[in-house]
Amino acid sequence: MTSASSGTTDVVVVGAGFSGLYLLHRLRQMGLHARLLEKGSGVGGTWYWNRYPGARCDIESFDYCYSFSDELVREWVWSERYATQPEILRYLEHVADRFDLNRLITFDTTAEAASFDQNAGTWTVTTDTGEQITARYLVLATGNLSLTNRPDFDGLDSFTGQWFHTGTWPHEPVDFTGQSVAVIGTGSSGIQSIPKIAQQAEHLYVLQRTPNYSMPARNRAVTAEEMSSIVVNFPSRRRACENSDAGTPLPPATQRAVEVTAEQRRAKYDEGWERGGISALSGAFTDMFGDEVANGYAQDYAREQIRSLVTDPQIADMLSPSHDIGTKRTCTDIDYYQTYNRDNVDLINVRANPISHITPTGIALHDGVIEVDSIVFATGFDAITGALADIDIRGRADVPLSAAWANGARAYLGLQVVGFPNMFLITGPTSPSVLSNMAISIEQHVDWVVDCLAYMRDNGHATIEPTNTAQDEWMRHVTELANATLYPRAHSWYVGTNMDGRERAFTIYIAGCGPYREECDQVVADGYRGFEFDATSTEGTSA
Ligand code: NA7
Repeated sequence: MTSASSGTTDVVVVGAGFSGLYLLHRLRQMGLHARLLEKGSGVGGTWYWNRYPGARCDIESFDYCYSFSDELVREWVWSERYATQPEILRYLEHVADRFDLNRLITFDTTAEAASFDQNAGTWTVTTDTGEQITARYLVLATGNLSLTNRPDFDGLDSFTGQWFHTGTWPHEPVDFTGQSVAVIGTGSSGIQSIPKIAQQAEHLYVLQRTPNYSMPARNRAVTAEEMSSIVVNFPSRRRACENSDAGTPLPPATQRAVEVTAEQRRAKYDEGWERGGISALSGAFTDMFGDEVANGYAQDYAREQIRSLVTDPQIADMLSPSHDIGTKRTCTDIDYYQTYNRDNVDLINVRANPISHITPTGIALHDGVIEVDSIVFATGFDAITGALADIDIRGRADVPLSAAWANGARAYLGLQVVGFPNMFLITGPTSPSVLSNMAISIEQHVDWVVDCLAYMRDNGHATIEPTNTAQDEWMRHVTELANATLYPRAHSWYVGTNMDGRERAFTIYIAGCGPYREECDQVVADGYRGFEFDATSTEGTSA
């Protein structure tokens, strides 16, 4: 075993979010040394950075957590149905303390580059602090929504007020009292923060390019009785999540929207709307994502709800989306639509009246200027591949990952990429990733990777890499599944078109967590079908 402080180790992990923390725990249990590099000053990943007002999870708290420790499940008490960012961050900090993980993490350190030495069969990771760490394995636990996207508006440097991005929110409280504030963007971060900012600011301008569907969260406190019952039933609830499509315990829909009567459809939608949550409408029928007529029924229902919640019919129209529901991330909210009934909130359509530039005191639109004290960019992320592309990763023959992915991300099972031996992705492209409960997908991926490393150790394998054939077949399978749905049609971060100049590519495994888990398990049962092992290079680090 090499020493963790010597510049060599067994595994370098990048990112101390949900994935990185569990990885450290499992790797240590297996007897491997690991170093984790984290850009932030603390653990938490997404929940460390996204401190904007109103930030909370859109998966129920008791499902958006780890299951690996019975003690942890028993001792952590969730206070709300949908946990807030501070509560989830406290949970992850607790996990890091409880399992003594912090001392394996180097904070305030960015992995800038990683290159594979073909002869030694090792990765060398270079950090922004000038350190070079060599390891047999590299695991990228960098998250799907980590690298922020901030449109490059002219004049921002001249702005004399304050500006923020929801994805890199300050740690100290931000007080908008008495201020005129502009929020740009109406995705999930905008929809969560707008009601909160409206309550505090003197005036709020919402600059909307595309309206989005949002379901009522129906958030509430979790009672002590409910929490006890959840703990008792946790194992079966978790199995239900693991075998489901989205990683949640909701029973799957059984009927097609196009086969039932209008009254039956309405009853189902009413039931979902009353229950609330991200799948309020999408969980109602089986044909939601495969049939535009079925999707259209749910859209009509959602638009009707918006009209009933927003007093001004013109504003309700502006807030009514027209894309296939769910093909762009559906949001959940607390009083989002009702916020537009406030006197201090103005909705501006920046598709019809685009942002021209930022002035020292406001935002110049094509038609008119709005004077503001603060600007909030709720403009999202370079999603799915952004954080990976941000590291100069070079595999065999010094080929950059950016070159391997020049025509879109390619991976086998979302876990490994041809040409990049011993490099693993956690919830990478072509896995269920952002279309699933990340806590479920993360635990599955971490378990798969760590079990794979154990298998390699037990069998004397030095490197693992997918075959071209396996990766090509997997890509075909993922694409075929997606093309049978409405998903690839939308303009959204799911297909990368939220980034200027990005080719449309849908790289999410659509068949769900359960079928995906079976695929991964079957690959292992078939002797790691589609992967090649190499036993020839054994120098470098030792395990
Ligand atoms: P999203 O969902 O990507 O939303 C970003 C929003 O910002 C969206 O409404 C965009 O409009 C808008 N946007 C982006 N660029 C511009 C410009 N240049 N001008 C005006 N408006 C713009 O990011 P979120 O942070 O809200 O959510 C990301 C995920 O994080 C979320 O789904 C959860 O899973 C957690 P557009 O729709 O592109 O017209």
